[in-house]
Amino acid sequence: MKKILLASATILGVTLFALPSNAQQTATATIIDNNAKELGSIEIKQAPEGILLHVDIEGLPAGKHGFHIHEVGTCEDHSDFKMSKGHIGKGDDVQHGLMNPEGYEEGDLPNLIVSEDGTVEVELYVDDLKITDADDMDDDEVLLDSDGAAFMIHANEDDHMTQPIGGAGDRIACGVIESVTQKPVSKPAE
Ligand SMILES: [Cu+2]
Repeated sequence: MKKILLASATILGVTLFALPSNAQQTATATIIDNNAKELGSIEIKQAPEGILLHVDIEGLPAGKHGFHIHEVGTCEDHSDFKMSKGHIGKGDDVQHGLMNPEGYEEGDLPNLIVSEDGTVEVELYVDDLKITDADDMDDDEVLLDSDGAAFMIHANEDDHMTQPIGGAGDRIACGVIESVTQKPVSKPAE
């Protein structure tokens, strides 16, 4: 009986440790243009089953712009932002496009619709993605994996169907996703 009680206490201890660190996780990205000028930010909060984004950017061309999460967390080559590579979740068995029956890639997001004054502010929810995951940091759905991830804004509208990027064109703004809370220790000490 004593052994059973001890085992239960250990399981409870691990559960209690894991929940609060996950619930409070946040991250941020500073958005820059092709001249490395800062245009605004995207704040990320971890929700129980996905992430909540708060987009607040100015200085963009008015209209619809393809908006994605790319697989490498760098924007240093600001003239074309190619070093961030393709969308997260890109693979042989899945196509790009939220409206594509063969889709979608995890990094596919709705278009950003920029006002005539060049600003866009919107809150968006993205299913499945996680800021970190102490148990599986190599998972495609984890933003702060070993090579990180970056938000990308394209010159044109994403039609959510055409390969490989919905006809969204050049990469005009980029933001590296960075942790703002301490990364959780991978496992509690025994
Ligand atoms: Cu993209």
